[in-house]
Amino acid sequence: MQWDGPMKAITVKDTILSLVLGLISIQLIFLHVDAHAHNRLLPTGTLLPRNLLANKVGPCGSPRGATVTYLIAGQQLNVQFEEFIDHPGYYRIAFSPSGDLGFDQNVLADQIPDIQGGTLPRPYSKIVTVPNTPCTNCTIQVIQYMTEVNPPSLYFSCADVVILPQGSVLPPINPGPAPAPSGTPPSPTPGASPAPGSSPKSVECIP
Ligand SMILES: [Cu+2]
Repeated sequence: MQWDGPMKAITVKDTILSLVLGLISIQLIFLHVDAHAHNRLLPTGTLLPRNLLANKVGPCGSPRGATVTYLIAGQQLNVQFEEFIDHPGYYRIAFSPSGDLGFDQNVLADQIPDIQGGTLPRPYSKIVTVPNTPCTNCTIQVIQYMTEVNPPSLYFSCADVVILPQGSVLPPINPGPAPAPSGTPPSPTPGASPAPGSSPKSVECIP
């Protein structure tokens, strides 16, 4: 009788290895969920973002930084952001008069519809009216509401602003260093954090 022990052993080992690798792949697909942001305020837009990526932790994911955008009371402001991981849902733009407090009481635009499908990253822009009251410690916040789950899963982005009285002259350029990627989760591609102007890699996932 032919001895076929080693052949059987290899076959079983290969089968187990394939199963394990398959399970690891499935795990990776689901585990990267929320390990990275899904949208962000455009660093090249009209608002200088506090972070280069949105955060899971509200209201902004990190304390106020040194980078400030100057605005004029009552002006129209085009808030520019982009989604680079597609989720159904909507966006809300809100304002804090001071200290990252009071966003819910100062919503500037709500239920901005998410666009599904198509090319990523997907740019969004929404014109809002800047509040009439000058402030020095105020914030504009964008929330992405991802509605596959109930209550929706959220991503938070903020920009630190100063609102000058009407008739003021804006500084020629917005002072301050480029926003540091503090408090940002790892990007989908290890070691490749998105630079201003570039777009993070698109990855499909669930919220
Ligand atoms: Cu996701």
